[in-house]
Amino acid sequence: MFCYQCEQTANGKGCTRLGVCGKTPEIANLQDLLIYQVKGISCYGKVLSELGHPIEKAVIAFIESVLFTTLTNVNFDAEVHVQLLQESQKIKDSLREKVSASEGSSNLHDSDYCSCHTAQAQYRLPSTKSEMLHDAPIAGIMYDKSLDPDIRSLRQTILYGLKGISAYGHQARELGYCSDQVDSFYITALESLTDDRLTVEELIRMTMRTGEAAIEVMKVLDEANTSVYGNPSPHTVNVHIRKGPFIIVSGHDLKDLEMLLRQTEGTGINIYTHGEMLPSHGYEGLKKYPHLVGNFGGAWQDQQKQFDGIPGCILMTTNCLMRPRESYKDRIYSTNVVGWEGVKYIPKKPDGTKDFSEIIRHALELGGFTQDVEPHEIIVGFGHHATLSYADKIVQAVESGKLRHFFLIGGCDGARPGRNYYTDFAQLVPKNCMILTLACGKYRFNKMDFGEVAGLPRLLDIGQCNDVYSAIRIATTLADAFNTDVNGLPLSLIISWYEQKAVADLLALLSLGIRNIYLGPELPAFLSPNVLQYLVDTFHLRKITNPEDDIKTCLKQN
Ligand code: FS2
Ligand code: SF4
Repeated sequence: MFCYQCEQTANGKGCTRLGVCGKTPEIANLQDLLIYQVKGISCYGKVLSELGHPIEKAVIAFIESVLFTTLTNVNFDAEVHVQLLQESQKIKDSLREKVSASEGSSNLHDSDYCSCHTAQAQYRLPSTKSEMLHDAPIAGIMYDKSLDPDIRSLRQTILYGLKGISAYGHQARELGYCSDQVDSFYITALESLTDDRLTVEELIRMTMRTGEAAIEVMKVLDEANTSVYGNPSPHTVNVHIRKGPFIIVSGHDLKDLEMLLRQTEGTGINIYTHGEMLPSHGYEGLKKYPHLVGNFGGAWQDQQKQFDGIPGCILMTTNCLMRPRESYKDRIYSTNVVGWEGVKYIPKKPDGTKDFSEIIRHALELGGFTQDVEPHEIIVGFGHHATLSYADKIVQAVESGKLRHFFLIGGCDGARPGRNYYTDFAQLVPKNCMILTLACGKYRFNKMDFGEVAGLPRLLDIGQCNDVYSAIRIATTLADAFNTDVNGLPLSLIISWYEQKAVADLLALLSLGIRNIYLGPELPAFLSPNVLQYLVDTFHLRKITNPEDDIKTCLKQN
C-alpha cells in the first residue's frame, strides 16, 4: 500500500504498512483499484459527452459515492469495496457499449488520441477479491516510477480535491440537490488524470478548476441545507450530558439527523450532536426538536476515549470514524458510505427513507445516563445569513477602530502533536479582534469564554467545513462594503487541515485568488517541492510558525 492523502500520513511521507488511520493494505489496495475504475468510467464518460450523450445521474452518483468511500476515515469494510468494484465494471462495460453504439464513434479510431484507449478504460476487473488484490498494484500512486513528480503531485492534488467535493456533493444529493457543473466536472477531472499528454501548466489549471468546482458544490450544499432546514441563526447549545437514554449523531449529514429526530420523537431518547454535527443546532428545521438536547464530546480524534463504554448508541453519518473499541463496537452504527467491518449498517430504503428502529430499541435498552450534569452552553449558528445581518454594525466597528482584525481559525482537528498551535493562537488573538470558526478544529477552544467585541460575541461559529462557502460570502460582502477585495480586508485565514475536504476547501480559496493563507500543522506530503513553491510564489501560502509571530505578521497586513 501507499497512501499520503491525509495530514497524519506516516512520517510525513506515506503510509506503507498500515494506515495511521487504521486502513489496512487490503482496503488501501481496493481503494486504489476503485479510483482506477472511476477514472476508466470517466474516460468513456468524456467520449460520450463529446458525442453528445449526457451521462446518467446514477453514474455520477456512483462515482461520487466511490470517491467519498475512499476519503480518510470513511469506510474500512472490504466487502463494501468489492461490491463497489463489481458495480464499477458493470458501469464501465455499459458506457463502453454506448460509445460503440454511438453514431460517430468510428471516427474515434482514426483520431490520434482517444481516452477509450487508456489503461484505466481498457482494464477488465477479475471476479474474486484475491484476483482484484493481485491486480491492485497497477493502480498504485507510485506504480509508474518514471512519472514526473510534479505531474504526480498535481494529479493527486486534483484527486484529493475531488474526494472532498464528493463528500459535499453526496450530502447535497441526499437532500435532492446537485450541480450539473460539478457533475460533469467529476468526469472531466478524473479523465484528465489519465491523460499523459497534459503538462504541469495544464494540470495547474485543472487544479484551479477543482477549486472552482469546490466553491460550486459548497454553494449547492448551502442552498440544500438552508432551503430544507432554514438559515442558521444564533442558538445556545448545552455541551454537558442529560439524564436518560440517548443517541449521539456524528458526521455532517443533516438529513440523517432529521430522520432520526423524527423517529425518536416521543420515545424519551435524547439526541446529541457530535463533532461536525454541532452546527445543526443553528438550523430552525432541526433545533425545533426539543429532544435535540446538546452536543457530546470533542473532535473526532477523541472518540475512542469518549465513546468508551457509554450507555447509549452512536450513529456515524460521514467521517471521521476511528477503529471502534470493543467496549462500544456493538453500540455504534454507520450509514451512507461509512463502514467498518462488523459495525451495524443502516441502509437507505428504495423510497429514500431509513429505518432507525434497531438503534432506537438498542438505545432504550442501554438506559442512558443516570444523572444530569450542570449545563454549560456555547453559541453556534453564525452562517452567512446571520453574520451578515450584523454587517452594518461590523463595518462601523471596523471604521471606528473598535474592531481591528478578523481571524478565521478553521479546518480539521487531528490527533498528532502540534495542533495546540490553534488553541494558543485563539487565546492570543487581541481582544479587539474577532475569531471566526468552522469545521472540527474549533473543538480545541470553542468551550472557552472569549467575551464580546463591538457588542458582538468575539467568537462566531460559521459552521461545518463546507461552510467555507459561508465564510467566502461573508468576506466578499464585507470586501464590497469596504470597497476592496478579500485580500484587502483586515482578515487572516488560519487553516488546519487533516483530510481531503480541507484540500477542496483550500483549493476553493486559492481559486478565488486569496493570498497569505496560513496552513498547518504540517504541509501536505503530496505537494512536490516545485508545486509547493508555485503555491508559495503565486498565493503566498505559508506554513504556520508560532502563534505569537504569526499573529504579529497578520496584524502588520493592515
Ligand atoms: Fe473534521 Fe473529520 Fe469536516 Fe473533516 S470531523 S476532520 O471529516 O470534514 O472537518
Ligand atoms: Fe495514512 Fe491518512 Fe492514508 Fe490513512 S488516509 S492510510 S492515515 S495517509
